[in-house]
Amino acid sequence: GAAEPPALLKVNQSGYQSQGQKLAVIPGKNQHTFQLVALPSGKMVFKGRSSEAQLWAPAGETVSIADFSQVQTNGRYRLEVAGYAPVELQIAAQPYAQLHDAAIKAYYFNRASQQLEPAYAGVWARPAGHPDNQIKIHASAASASRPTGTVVQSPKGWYDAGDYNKYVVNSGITTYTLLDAWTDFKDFYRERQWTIPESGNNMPDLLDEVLWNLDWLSTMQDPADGGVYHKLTNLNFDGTVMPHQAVAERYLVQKTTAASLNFAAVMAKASRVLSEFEAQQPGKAALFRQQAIQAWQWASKNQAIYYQQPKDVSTGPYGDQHLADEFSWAAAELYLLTGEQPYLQQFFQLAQPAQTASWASVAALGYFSLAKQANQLTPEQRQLVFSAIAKVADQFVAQHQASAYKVAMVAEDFVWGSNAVAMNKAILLYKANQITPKAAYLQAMQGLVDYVLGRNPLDLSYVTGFGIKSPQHIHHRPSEADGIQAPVPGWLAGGAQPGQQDKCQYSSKLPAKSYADDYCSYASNEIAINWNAPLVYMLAAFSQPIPK
Ligand code: 9MR
Repeated sequence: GAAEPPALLKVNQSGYQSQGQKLAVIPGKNQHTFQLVALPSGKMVFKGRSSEAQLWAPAGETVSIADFSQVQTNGRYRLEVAGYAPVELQIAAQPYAQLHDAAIKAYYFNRASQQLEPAYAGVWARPAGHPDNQIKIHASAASASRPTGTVVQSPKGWYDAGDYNKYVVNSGITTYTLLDAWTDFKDFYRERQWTIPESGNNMPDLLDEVLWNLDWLSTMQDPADGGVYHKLTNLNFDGTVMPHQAVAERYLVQKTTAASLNFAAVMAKASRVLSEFEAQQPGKAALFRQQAIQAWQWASKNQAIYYQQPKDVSTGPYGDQHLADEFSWAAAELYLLTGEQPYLQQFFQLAQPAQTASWASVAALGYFSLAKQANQLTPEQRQLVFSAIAKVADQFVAQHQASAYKVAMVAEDFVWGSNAVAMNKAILLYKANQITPKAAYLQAMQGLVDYVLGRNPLDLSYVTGFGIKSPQHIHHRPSEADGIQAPVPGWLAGGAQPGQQDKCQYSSKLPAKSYADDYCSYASNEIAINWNAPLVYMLAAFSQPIPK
């Protein structure tokens, strides 16, 4: 048979922070001597020996680790190991700042109801799609005040993913995570701009972008009773066309408890954030506050209205029948919004464990918000919140340390959107480090960021447009239909997972290798707003001093 191509040295293709941990993975069963050579001088600056080789089960790969954390001088380098192709890398004070801007700019590219002008979108400029000003109430959502077929307006917002629909629960966690990035990194975002139409107005670009979606979310509540529709959608997914060519009729589908609680939590958080911007956004904090409370009240009266996909609808379900975490998250946010004790009591009564956040599992988000406002808790409550976060963070540290790759990803983490699992785990570690700074938290966090940016079994920087090798054929209708060769930049591909539900051609079934850079692969190569958000958060976290 043909000779195996030589294995590649695996590095973070976007680079390493001057002060941080710097690891490369050397595939193979042997320990190796490695050296780091400064460029362009060619001067050797560091020589070391890799760790003992170990198996990383999710990839079925035996590897050793080259640790060059001691090198802290910014610049370009070449990593050399005898028998392997050398690889170039950079060490910089802010290696991820440009990448950050692209990852948040991706949301602008997915805006509904707006033309993308060349001044902001470059070669990816396109006509506006989906005005969403004539949306029909679907039979599943009919009420006395809004019977089936009632026409309502629900413009703006971001397309969810590679498809053009807008789903409340997924939009909610996305919006929360971006608002949380604002809360945690205000100094960074007060300065940072990335050329969107609103740049240079009197709001931070981050909040302008988030407002594009909040204005849409706000329309997803039935003003008559406070219930929130689960999604705004076509009946079926569109073909591979540009947004303005996707003109199928759209509907508001079924009010659900999950959507109402998610909406309540996000609107409560948004109201708190916007109360600092009353002059720029008059009345918005008050509106969102009132909407949050009404959504909570609807959910309290309708505690188990689960999403049930109507027979004539086949788009993403985002169905969830376990809502104690949604209740606890919303309770935490409503307490922080109103200061009313019963909400906080409910949060603690529900006693949901903090876990890696996802659209379906949101308990951690309530802990994050409460930990940030620890002054509004009693010492005992504070302890409960802090230890719930630390407990999970410590598990991630153990996973990091035990893994041959020095990446806190275990087999169960390779689900649909595994790269976002990595980023949401990293956020939890960051939160733990905010509470009690520990080098081990930062190392595990860096390991996860390294993983999505190239230190992985596929040698792939999973963000479009960045790194030595990055996805070219994401499952993203505009990227496929626009006639531009390069995909829209800044999107994090969903990532490896062994489900292969799309039935595309994959070259491996191993959890960390089951990925296909093919438009057909919606199960491994789609992009989604809820996957980019924790990436944005982490890249912002790494673009400024981290508590030590
Ligand atoms: O992220 C979602 C994942 O957790 C589910 O397993 C999967 C199948 O239901 O759906 C994913 O979300 C998709 C949504 O349903 C429709 N828009 C694209 C989303 C990303 O693939």
